[in-house]
Amino acid sequence: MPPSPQARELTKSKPDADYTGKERNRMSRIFTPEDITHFHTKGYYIARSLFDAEEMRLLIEVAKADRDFDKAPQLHKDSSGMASKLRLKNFCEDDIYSAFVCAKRIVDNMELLIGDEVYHWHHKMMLKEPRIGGAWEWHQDYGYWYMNHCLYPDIASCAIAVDRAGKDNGCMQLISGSHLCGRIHHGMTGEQVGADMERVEALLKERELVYAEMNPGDALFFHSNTLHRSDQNRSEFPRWTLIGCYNAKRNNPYKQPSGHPSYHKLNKIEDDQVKPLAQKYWKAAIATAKP
Ligand SMILES: O=C(O)CCC(=O)C(=O)O
Repeated sequence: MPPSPQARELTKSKPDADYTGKERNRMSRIFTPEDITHFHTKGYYIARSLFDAEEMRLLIEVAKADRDFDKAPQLHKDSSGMASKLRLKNFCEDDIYSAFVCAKRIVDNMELLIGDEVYHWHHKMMLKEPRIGGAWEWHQDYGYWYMNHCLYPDIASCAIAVDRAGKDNGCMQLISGSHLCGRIHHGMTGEQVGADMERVEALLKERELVYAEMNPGDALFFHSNTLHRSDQNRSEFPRWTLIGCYNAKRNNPYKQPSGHPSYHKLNKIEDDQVKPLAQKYWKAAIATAKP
């Protein structure tokens, strides 16, 4: 997303920040200019194998053993009453989910895409259970986040495929280039807030519909104005996803309470620390797991 004039000023005044070229060489998995152009023209970019198989094994095993997730999931119901289970956190915690969403290989790249320092807006672990996992209606995330007093759509998300995401188990679908439309009107669709379907249908006639099919460890970066949805999970396979969302420092909500955090420094996790941290949390989780 092109930085606002205000952001360009901020960027100029902070030459050593991580989103400048100077720091790029230190990143372990830096996006290429082509990757960044893909994001800006299509509103998304899929980074394949951003996390390795061992990192993903640790994450999925901890998630499955997570009693808190079992005890108190939030339910995101679709119009037929089928639901995705979620646990959404506005702040990072001392846990495996935060270690992943704060990894430099996500956050440094987010800063390149957004063109500013970013901070943690929220993250959520989501499960679409086999056969009963619910759908998500067409929406833009900024359709919601506009209501959280952010003046600009300078927010983006990274959805990590924790296990395989395919058409069969309700992977994410996106309308390529739809972020270029700006914010579309949203209203209630069943229990969900959804985008104006007349516009969505018009866009679908001229833009590509993309199924974000991913293997564990792949990560989908998408703009907050990119229209997206997903189908119910009618398959035999669960679909776990960890989604981190990041706001530009320059886009701090203009008033509080906004329902979301104001700017605060994101403590990035070095890429080579993700696995040792995941192992630490895995040991703790498995020791207290259900029999
Ligand atoms: O992962 C999905 O199926 C949809 C999630 C989504 O649309 C969202 O978190 O905004």
